[in-house]
Amino acid sequence: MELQDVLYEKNNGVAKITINRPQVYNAFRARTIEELIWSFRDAWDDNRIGAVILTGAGEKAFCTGGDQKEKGNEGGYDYRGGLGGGIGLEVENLHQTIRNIPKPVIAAVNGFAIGGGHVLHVICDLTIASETAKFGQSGPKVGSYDAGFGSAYLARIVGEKKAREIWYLCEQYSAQEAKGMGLVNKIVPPEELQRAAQEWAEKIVEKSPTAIKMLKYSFNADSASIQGISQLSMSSLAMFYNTPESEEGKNAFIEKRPVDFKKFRK
Ligand code: S0N
Repeated sequence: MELQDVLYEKNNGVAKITINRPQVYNAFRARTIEELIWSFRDAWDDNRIGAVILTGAGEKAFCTGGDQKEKGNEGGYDYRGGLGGGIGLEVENLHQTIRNIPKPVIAAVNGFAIGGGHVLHVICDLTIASETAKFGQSGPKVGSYDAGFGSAYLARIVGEKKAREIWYLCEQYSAQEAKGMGLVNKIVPPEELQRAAQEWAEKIVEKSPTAIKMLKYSFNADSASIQGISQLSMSSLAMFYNTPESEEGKNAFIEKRPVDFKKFRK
């Protein structure tokens, strides 16, 4: 596959996948998701690879979720079909791929991990953050939500109360705060982030691949039922995107104006 939105490299048994859309803070469009899935599948199939790093290009952002400027007037994103409940992005397929690849995935969070970008790092096996990283959900501000892994699995990590706070208030949290919640494994200075992720990945590559695979699947098994919740969530999101309420959230972000959801409170 010809990659436009993603950089993909392999080094010492480690595959590194970089979302490369820094002009939109590494927000993803349909093509980005397809390229991410392709890269994860390649790393899955390559027996020389024992761990994967997911990161973002530049210093500003890891990923800020769906590209709001690529959302059409019919509500959804720019691709119609495949897995994903019809929202126009194969996000659900990407989430499954990150969870099911039998190799640990390390998120190297170099800046904003917001919205659907935050969900990506939540789903990864481990997270290493730069001291400057910022974490948070923003769906209710822009008329969107991920009520699958983005909420239910997040709650397993940070606890019910904190997960509800994260989604209901849409605040941003520092790397230190995220580590305190159990959302981040390790914090390093920005210039050391990629090396730190590579070092951890190489430590994993030295281990028994079968033991690591079975451990990952064992950890996954306990939260596997969230897959069904995710299907319901994405399918309902496809319907919600076609409403004036969701459109108001998207349009306010694009037009850089305060959002007005008051008229939908009836
Ligand atoms: C990251 C934020 C907080 C940074 O704010 P700051 O520092 O004030 O910079 P900005 O000027 O806002 O941004 C810099 C430039 O980058 C563009 N940009 C940033 N994020 C996006 C984006 N997501 N889409 C398109 N462009 C983006 C800005 O427009 C700006 O460019 P210029 O200067 O040219 O205008 C701030 O940027 C922010 O809040 N971003 C939006 C984050 C967001 O709302 N993401 C989507 C959130 N959605 C959800 O949470 C839904 C749940 C979900 O997980 C999901 C599930 C399935 C499918 C899709 C999604 C999904 O994520 O949508």
